Amino acid sequence: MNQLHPQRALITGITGQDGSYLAEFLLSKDYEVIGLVRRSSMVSFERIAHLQDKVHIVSGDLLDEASLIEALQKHQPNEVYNLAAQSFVQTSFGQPVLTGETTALGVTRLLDAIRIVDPTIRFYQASSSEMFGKVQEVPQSESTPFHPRSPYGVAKLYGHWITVNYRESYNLHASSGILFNHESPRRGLEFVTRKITHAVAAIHLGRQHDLRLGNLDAMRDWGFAGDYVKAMWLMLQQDKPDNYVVCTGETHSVREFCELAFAHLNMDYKDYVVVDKAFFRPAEVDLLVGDPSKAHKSLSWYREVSFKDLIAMMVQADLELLQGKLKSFS
Ligand code: NAP
Ligand code: G4F
Repeated sequence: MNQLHPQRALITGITGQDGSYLAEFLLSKDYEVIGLVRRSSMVSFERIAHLQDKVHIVSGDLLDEASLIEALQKHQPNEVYNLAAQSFVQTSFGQPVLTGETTALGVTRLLDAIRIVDPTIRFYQASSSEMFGKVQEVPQSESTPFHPRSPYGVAKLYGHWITVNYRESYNLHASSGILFNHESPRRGLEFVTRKITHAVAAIHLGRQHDLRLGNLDAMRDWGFAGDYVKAMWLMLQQDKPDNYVVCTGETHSVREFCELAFAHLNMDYKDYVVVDKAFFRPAEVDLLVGDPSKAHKSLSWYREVSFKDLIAMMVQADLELLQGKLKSFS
């Protein structure tokens, strides 16, 4: 693409963690970036406040297909990244139908809108390692059978297969990125990593006394969100659409995350962490660890931030946030 025909990407979920990093990354590659944002009584542009004069915002909702068709007709993107979802596993147990409407059927609405408006648009679906759930092999790769353990995982599995189905049925360039957990200072406060790093900073400053958590033995393959959005883009630059696992290949427990996060500010997690049954899930995903060889080989994608550096980055950012030194996410 040249100056006269710049690449144009539409991102659903641009106000989320990944949406903000992907928007930054695509802008650095001279894309025109359009962000689909749903209506709410208060705008939640905190993560993209620093990008507001650089991205176009269009109103739309994954629950409403007409709004998706209109957004595509108006902005004519070459690439669509579907990052929008009800993405919190715990909430999916309490709101399984809403989760299915957004995280599962929302994908069909968007794929159908693409099929109707312009089937040459390249499409990225944000699939998840939660689809592996009760894992059938270790490590998990593109060929590992799925066994989701939450309404969220089930909804993501639908989203994955409908992406494959539209690829096979209508020849869409539709890729599914099976991403393992990825975190950052922009992670929502309800997810365990950010809950821990924020609490570490608050306890250090004397503003919080303890940290109540659920299952400390769960194991996750955690990476840095800023690294993972590059893999999304790389998938859409390939000649053919495909499925890719994106992960670090390392696994660590929630307990180990706590240990390192508290140690970063010279504290012992055992003095502050309280196990609380309220944070246990009806069905747990005990162990996730991915095999990144296909992403390495086919996309030349490698993670850059280590587990230790990720924790240090998040604790430091939360400390600065609570001290009022961090004015924006840029
Ligand atoms: P996130 O921070 O929770 O962001 C979710 C985004 O979806 C927000 O922008 C939210 O908008 C939007 N959204 C929710 N419902 C919507 C609807 N009905 N219509 C339009 N937009 C809607 O999630 P994330 O961590 O960035 O993750 C991005 C995607 O990757 C999600 O699909 C998630 O399930 C998937 N994923 C994430 C991980 C991970 O470890 N982060 C791993 C695998 C897959 P509001 O701001 O209005 O709420
Ligand atoms: O941080 P979490 O809530 O992330 P989870 O459930 O792994 O899901 C995240 O990663 C998925 C990819 O695998 C994404 F698709 C999904 O959208 C989301 O981004 O929980 C991680 C682990 C769980 O085993 C949970 O039981 O931490 C355990 N945990 C222990 N105490 C806790 C807590 N989780 C949360 N959120 N809060 C706790 O107090």
